[in-house]
Parts: sequence; structure tokens; C-alpha cells
Amino acid sequence: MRNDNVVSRLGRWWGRGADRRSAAASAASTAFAGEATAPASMPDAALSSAGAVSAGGAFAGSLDSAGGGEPVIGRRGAVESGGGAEQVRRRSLLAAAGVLGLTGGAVTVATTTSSGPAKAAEGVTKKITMYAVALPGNQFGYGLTPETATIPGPVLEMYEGDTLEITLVNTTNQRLSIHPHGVDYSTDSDGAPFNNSFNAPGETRKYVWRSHEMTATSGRRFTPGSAGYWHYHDHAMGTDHGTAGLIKGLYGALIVRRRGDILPDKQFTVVFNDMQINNKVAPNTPMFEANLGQRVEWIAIGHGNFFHTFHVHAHRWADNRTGYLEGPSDPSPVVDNKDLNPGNSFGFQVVAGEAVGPGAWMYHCHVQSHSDTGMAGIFLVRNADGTMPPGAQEAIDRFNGHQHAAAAAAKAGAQSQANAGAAQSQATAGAAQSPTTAGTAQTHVHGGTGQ
Ligand SMILES: [Cu+2]
Repeated sequence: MRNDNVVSRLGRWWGRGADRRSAAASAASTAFAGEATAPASMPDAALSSAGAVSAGGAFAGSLDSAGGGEPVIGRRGAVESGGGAEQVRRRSLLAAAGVLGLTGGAVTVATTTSSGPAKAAEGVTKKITMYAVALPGNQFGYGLTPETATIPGPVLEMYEGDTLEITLVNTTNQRLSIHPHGVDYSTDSDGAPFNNSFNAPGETRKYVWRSHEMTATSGRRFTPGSAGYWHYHDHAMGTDHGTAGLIKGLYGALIVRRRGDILPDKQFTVVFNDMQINNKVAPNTPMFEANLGQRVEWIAIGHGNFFHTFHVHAHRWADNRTGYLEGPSDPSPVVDNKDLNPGNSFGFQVVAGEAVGPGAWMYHCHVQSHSDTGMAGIFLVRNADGTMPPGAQEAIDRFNGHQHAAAAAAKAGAQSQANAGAAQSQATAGAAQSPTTAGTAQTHVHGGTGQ
């Protein structure tokens, strides 16, 4: 379940940016040729690992992250054939790439069929097999094998212009389907029973999802591309809307990337489903882990019957398509909290611990009655070398204890802890923004929230 080297290589190549225009003729053909041949031999080329499990392995092997706190992140040896070690400014290159994407990339690409890049941008078809599987506890999950079905299902990824051909194997005795948001599909790939698009019990069925790049319509008008943080879910179990399938776990993240987008080191999928997170309630909600400085991609999805707000402590993102500012004058507001309602999805990237340091940080629904009843979890930012920062384990232990007892214990016990700096637990945790030391930050967060 790797976001395999083809996808990574493609992204890295585009990530080089600055003089990719001149490099295109030689490099593009290599990169895209590799991608085009990927599906046959590597059917999971479009995939990264299941949301609840960090995808660090998939990305860490192919990406170099230069550490936290730096707006400029170097990459080395981004292209195997690209001539050795090279440090580039990803953010500035990204801005350059965006401009090129409009003037020399996507638009030209959509109307040209002869040049190398244009041909590449037509995309490739990736074929995968997904399994819908009954899980313990009357739950269901999607998996790339019957044995690895999870809640949420695997993160599916494609580049704008690509097609994803999904063979869905229904191993259950229930009617179900897979229905995507954000991409292009025909009615027979809709996943909706009224279109006769579903898997009967035990049935195998193919679904085809297409995507497209931004194109110029006329004048200054542009037709949006498919890029975005989307999602997929059942639309047939229980009711014609898949209400039973959704509540029981048949959902996952779908990412359509624009060429040139920065690829993350890790991915976390967080689904606010009714009053649970990934069908779990604190303290059994997923603990997402990253090392200080790693680029972390969050994909947030809402399902069920309630409105929610998604909040991560001590990390902020740009409220745009990617979550990172795409230029010095990018007008996107910077937020650390965003509505996450049924059917919604968004994603963003942050650098773990940037400006705040490592520690056990919290993510949660900010509707108070929701966080109080278990819609909360931990974002553990380890030290850059992977070791635990001071106080983090204690914070995790508090989180895992009874919530109110833990809060009381945190306050009572703070004075006696060896780390005197950790004693300033507060009644509210919303202000956990100050650039504190790691030990202070954790106790501050967790002693304060009582989660
Ligand atoms: Cu909520």
C-alpha cells in the first residue's frame, strides 16, 4: 500500500520547479513514462495506507524533510536521473509551478496533444481492486485486500487527468457500493441504487472515476480542475443513501493532486461520523504520530447527522486547496478550526511542531458537548529523532484515563512533578499557542482540557 515511487517521483520531479520548463523535455518523458507503466505492474500505485495508520513508511522512504520550523525545505536527489544532490526552495518553486500551471501547463496541456508534458497530462488509468468486508462489531470496511480492510478505508490518490478504475469486491451479504466525491463519473459508476449502480451481496463490480485539469474557457474564465481533498463512501447499504454503510464504517479519503503539489511525509484521515471519530470514541480514537519537522497531511471528512468543527492544537493552515500558502500574497485566511459537516471534506498540510515544538497535542471537535463525550484524540509530535518528548507519555496516560479524574489528577499532580515547568496547567486549553517548551506544552494542553 505504497504511494509508490512513481507517484512520489512524479511529485518530486515537479517539485523541483524552477527550471522545470527547460528540464521538461528530458525529464518529463522519463517520469511520465514510468507512471504510465505503473498500473500494470503495481496496481496499488495510486494508493497510500489506511487513514488511521500513518503512511510514514510510504513517504519517508522517498522524501527528505529538512526539519521543522523552516519555511524553506530542502530536498535532495529528487529525481534519480536528475543529477544528484540538489537543494531547492519548495515553496517558491511551488509558486512558480502554479504560474506555469496556468500559463504553460494545464491550459496548454488541455489543448495540446503533441508535446511531452501535454501528453503526460492526459493522465493514466490506474486499476485497483477494493474489498468491502464485514468487520467485528457489526462494522464494515474497505480494504485493498480482504484482510486489510480498515475504518476509514485506504487513502486513494490520483493526479488531475488520471482515471481510477476500481474493481469492488463485495465479500459481504449486504448490498453496498462505492460513491466518490469530487471526480467525474458516469451514472453506472455513481454507486447509487436508483442508477442501478451497486454491488449485490457477493458481487464484483467495476467503478470508473475520471479527473481533469483546469482549463481556460474564455477570457479570464477557468473551469476548475478536479484537484482537492475528497472522499468516497458506500451509497447502498441499508437505504438508497448508504446510511447503514456510512454509520458502520464504509468511507475513506480520496485525494486528487495537481501536478506540482507538495507531497507529505505522513497522512492522517479523520472522519467525524455521527458522534465518533473513525467510528471510535476517546480514549480509543486514533493517536496520530509524526516526528518534529515532518510534513503531515490531514484529510478531514464529515458524515452522519451532526454538524461539527474540526480543530488541531498548536497548528494552523491556510484555508485553501492545499493548506499551505502558495505565494507571498496568497490571500487565504489562516485557520486552526473549520466546519466539518456531513458530506464535507477538506485537507491541509502542516509541518509537525512548527513554531511550537514536539508534544502531545490534541485534535477534537470544537462543539463542546461533542468533545466532552469523546470526539477528541492525540496528535503526538515526537522529537525529530523519533524519541518521546518530555511529558508526552504522561499526557497520553492522562488522556487514556478517566477524563474528569485525569483532569483533577493533572492539576493535583502537577506541582509534584519533576518537570516544574509543566506545572502551569490551565483551565482552558484554547491558548496553547505560545512557543513553550515541550514539557510545558503537553501538560498545559492535557491538564487543561481534561480529555
Ligand atoms: Cu462535533
